[in-house]
Amino acid sequence: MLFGRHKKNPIKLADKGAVEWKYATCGYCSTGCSIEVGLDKNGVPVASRGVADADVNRGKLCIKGIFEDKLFTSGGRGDKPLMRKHRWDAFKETTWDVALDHVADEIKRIQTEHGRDAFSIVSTGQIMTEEFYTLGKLARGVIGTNNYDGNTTLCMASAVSGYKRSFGSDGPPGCYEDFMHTDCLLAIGSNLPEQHPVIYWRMREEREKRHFPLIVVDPRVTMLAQNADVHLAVTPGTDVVLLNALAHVILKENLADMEYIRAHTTGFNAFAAEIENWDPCTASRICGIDEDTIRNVARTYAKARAAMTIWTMGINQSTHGSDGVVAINNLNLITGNIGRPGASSLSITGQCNAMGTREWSSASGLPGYRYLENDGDREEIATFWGIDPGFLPRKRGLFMTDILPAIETGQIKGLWLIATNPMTSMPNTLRIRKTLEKLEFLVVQDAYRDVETNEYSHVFLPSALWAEKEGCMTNTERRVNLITNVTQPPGDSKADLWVFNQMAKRFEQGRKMEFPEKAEQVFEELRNLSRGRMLDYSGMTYEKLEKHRGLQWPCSDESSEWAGEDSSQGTQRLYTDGRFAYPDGKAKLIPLAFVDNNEKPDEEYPFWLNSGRVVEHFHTRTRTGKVGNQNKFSPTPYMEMNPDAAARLGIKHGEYARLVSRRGDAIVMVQTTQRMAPDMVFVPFHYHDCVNRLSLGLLDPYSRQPAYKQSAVKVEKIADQKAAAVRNKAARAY
Ligand SMILES: Nc1nc2c(c(=O)[nH]1)N[C@H]1C(S)=C(S)[C@@H](COP(=O)(O)OP(=O)(O)OC[C@H]3O[C@@H](n4cnc5c(=O)[nH]c(N)nc54)[C@H](O)[C@@H]3O)O[C@H]1N2
Ligand SMILES: Nc1nc2c(c(=O)[nH]1)N[C@H]1C(S)=C(S)[C@@H](COP(=O)(O)OP(=O)(O)OC[C@H]3O[C@@H](n4cnc5c(=O)[nH]c(N)nc54)[C@H](O)[C@@H]3O)O[C@H]1N2
Ligand code: SF4
Ligand SMILES: [Mo]
Repeated sequence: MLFGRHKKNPIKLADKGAVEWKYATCGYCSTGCSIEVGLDKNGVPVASRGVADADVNRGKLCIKGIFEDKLFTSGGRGDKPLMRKHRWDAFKETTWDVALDHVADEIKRIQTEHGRDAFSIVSTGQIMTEEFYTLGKLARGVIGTNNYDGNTTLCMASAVSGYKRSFGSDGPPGCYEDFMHTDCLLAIGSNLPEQHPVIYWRMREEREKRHFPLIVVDPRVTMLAQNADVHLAVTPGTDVVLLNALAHVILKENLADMEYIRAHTTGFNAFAAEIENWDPCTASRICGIDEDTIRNVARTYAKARAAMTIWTMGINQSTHGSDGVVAINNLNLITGNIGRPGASSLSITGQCNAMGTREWSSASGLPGYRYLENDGDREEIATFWGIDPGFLPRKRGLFMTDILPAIETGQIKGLWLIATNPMTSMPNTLRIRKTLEKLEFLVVQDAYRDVETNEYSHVFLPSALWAEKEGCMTNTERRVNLITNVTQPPGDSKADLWVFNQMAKRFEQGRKMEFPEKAEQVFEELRNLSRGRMLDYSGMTYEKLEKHRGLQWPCSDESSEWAGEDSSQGTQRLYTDGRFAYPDGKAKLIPLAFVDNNEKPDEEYPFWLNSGRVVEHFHTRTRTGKVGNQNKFSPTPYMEMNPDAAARLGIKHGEYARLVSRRGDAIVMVQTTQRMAPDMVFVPFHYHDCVNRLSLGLLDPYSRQPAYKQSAVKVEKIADQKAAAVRNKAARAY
């Protein structure tokens, strides 16, 4: 007799009438799934599907990718450039020429009156690599402001800083295939099943075959933690202490790979001296994990033939974010777990092209992992662009999180925001509002005119998004993949590349330089600039990228110091020969002291405020809030709360409650769940006027990334539930 699914009818996909499929890479998260968009007989996008022969996703997509074609018809899009004199005036539609002339005039006015750096540019991790490169050329080579950065300071800055400190260069050394070879996986502050569902699926498939141990470090019982062999509910913000203690046990019990340490690292003695302080007993009092569990995890990790660590925002978004990354690298260096199959320090990146901006945008330096601080790099790029090297600054300017305070103090007068929504995504919304009010001139360049930050702009430039244009993006495993142009953008909106090129023409210096019109021509520049470097694109072409469903750099058409004998099909791992990017070829072991500097729960504000994401939404919901099949799962600002803690305050599941911090307050619906410890609440940050009204966002000293996940709140029961519902609805926006 047949039971269960055998009795059911086979799943049938609705025929949406697609007659042609066009190739792209998903434009949400950094997994980098290959996707095809189906067009009907009139050329209208009607469906999305995963690409079966793509190594990354092997036909799979998550809930965001499956509905990605719906973006082309989503509400709230911009279709005409908009202008107004004051931010309180109504917008008037205008032409591109008028809008761009006005922006250029205002940039020139502000720079003449207040100096070049008084005009600031902040971009994103969500446009094409060719656009990033062009924006960098415009910002550094034409406009010449040093206060140019990206929202990646909210996201990947700690990983970048930690990689540079340990290995001498940015660049995640591992790949997804490492899951096939690893014998132990440590996942710290990453909720893979929700945030990178397809990477999770790849990992899980391997784990079902070989059941290697999975150790999850997260103060919350996430879906990943539910699947783990060991879950370490670490005290927020103390991962460095836990990692130091793991190193302590490994050194004390002679489990370290001394041969690797001697051959490939420097700084061992100072490192070992600091580690001496972090015995499991001392550490457990700070990080909240008992001694025996620390010892057990250290032994499991060190004894595995190949062990790897992945991490995301639980590490990066902390006052010890950069140190946390260095601590992970230390652990992998002392156990010889870098550059071998299954052995890696793999930062899971965030936005679809967070890597592209790190590589090519010049936001933190110069293109292709070059540095402003290096005379040779400045000279080389200036010559390539045809400008005077003296025009380039000798060190990087402010990070995004320092640019906004510099507006408060009057140092910065004008701001151009490209594909980022700080009104919702930055900590302390009430302060951000006051900051934006102070700007003499704000330009918002976004695909959606209803993006909250537009409330404060003087000019709005409507952009094409995702496959309404073409170009490349780089994913977590250094894979560069292609997006072909599937359809036209709505109304008068234009690709960001076009906007940057038009802006360049409005400056004398820009008219003298080359600003190629087509993405593929820009890609040729990248190839030239990358040849022979670690970040080598020279073996890639658009045609090859589509054929291979993406290629991992270094990918060279000739062998070089970094590209092996034949890297024409890409390279899976970095540092396979134990040679790192520091001039002496060695990685650094760095001692990490711990300073406890977070805002912590106390009598008045007794709960930790944790924040993050859910699978169906992306960031500030400009996109996913408008796709019915995604928004329906969580249309309302809410928080996860422990049921006993809620009961003590007389709050029931499904009721509204008020969250209060030292910065502000927010009304959220309460979802009681044992995923949460009794002294913590978790609020997804997708909603405007919600968790970031409360968050503090202290900054990491190296990366300047905000500690979004550690601050203190109190929870108040609300008597008038009807009024609360109205306020909660107002925060929905859509
Ligand atoms: N569906 C969806 N996917 C996304 C995104 C999205 O918005 N929606 N955004 C993309 C982007 S840009 C990013 S950066 C990634 C983020 O991906 P993740 O970092 O995986 O997601 P988060 O939910 O921000 O945070 C992960 C976990 O960190 C934990 N955490 C909090 N404090 C600490 C701590 O002190 N120590 C440790 N060890 N853990 C802690 C939280 O409890 C949470 O479960 O996701 C990407 N993918
Ligand atoms: N409390 C809390 N806050 C957080 C976080 C957290 O975990 N907790 N996470 C932080 C992290 S990791 C990140 S990455 C940030 C994200 O913060 P933001 O970058 O501010 O948020 P997004 O909603 O991704 O904003 C991107 C904007 O770009 C637009 N856009 C999309 N594609 C294009 C395009 O091709 N061209 C143009 N011009 N516009 C486009 C979208 O419509 C959207 O308005 O939030 C941070 N904020
Ligand atoms: S896992 Fe990430 S890249 Fe893949 S379909 Fe989902 S959002 Fe897109
Ligand atoms: Mo991010």
